[in-house]
Amino acid sequence: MSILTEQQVKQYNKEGYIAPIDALTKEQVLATRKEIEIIEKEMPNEINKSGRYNVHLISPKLDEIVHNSKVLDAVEKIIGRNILVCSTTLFIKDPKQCGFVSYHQDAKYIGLEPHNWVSVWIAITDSYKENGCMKMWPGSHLEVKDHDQKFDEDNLLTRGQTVEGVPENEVKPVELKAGQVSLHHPRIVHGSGINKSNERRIGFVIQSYIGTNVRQTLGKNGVQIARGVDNYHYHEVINRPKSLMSEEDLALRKKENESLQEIFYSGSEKRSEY
Ligand SMILES: O=C(O)CCC(=O)C(=O)O
Repeated sequence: MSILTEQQVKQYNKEGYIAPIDALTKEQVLATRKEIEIIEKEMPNEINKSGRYNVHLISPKLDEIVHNSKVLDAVEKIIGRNILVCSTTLFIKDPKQCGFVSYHQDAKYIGLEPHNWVSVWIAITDSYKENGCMKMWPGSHLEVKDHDQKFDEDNLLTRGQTVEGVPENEVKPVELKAGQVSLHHPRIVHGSGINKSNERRIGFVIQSYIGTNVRQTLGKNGVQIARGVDNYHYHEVINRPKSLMSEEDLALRKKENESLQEIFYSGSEKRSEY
């Protein structure tokens, strides 16, 4: 039986997201957190600010999650059988840190068309209101909205992309236990506040799983085949890591991150550090 019920798929179509879904075991979560913290220790700049992309390319534990069959079963219900992995992001908020994520729509700046894709946010620690869990504006995925660029050094987004006038009374927190996941639509307006707790909040988001019919309109993305077959061949297929932080994988990740920066800053006059 699929991990998602028909009711949940209906909810996704109506509201633009689904949560919580149980996906990983305690052991998987702990082993993944340990590996993330090893990478942080060995290479402090690798998971910091602009270094937080595509860590799955150097981490076998994150790679396992990206190719986890339970997660893929859920994704398949949304975008169909032929699934590619197109980049990931680690969103880490340390205790009492000022980092936040302004309200935005992923589809506005990621360049993936058509919108046959879905982002899966995986809780590596518990994620709740006090430590800055994601917040969703249900139903906002029905149209693309205008965004301002509001540079702020505490904003974890590359260009401070911001949708103004979000009705806070309609917004819903997405609270997850470690090992649970949420799925969100490319156009849903979402963001998150600062971590006011004494614990780290670690979220790993596959951003995104795309159908094989999806093109990158702003640049180039390497992809991995997660399930099914790719008859379109729009993207270069890249390797999965076999060991932690190998030279070869570090080089691949560097190349992929450079392409991603081009995509994120395409059309932007001013470059922020993030
Ligand atoms: O982790 C967060 O707080 C925000 C994540 C986000 O914006 C996303 O996954 O698209």
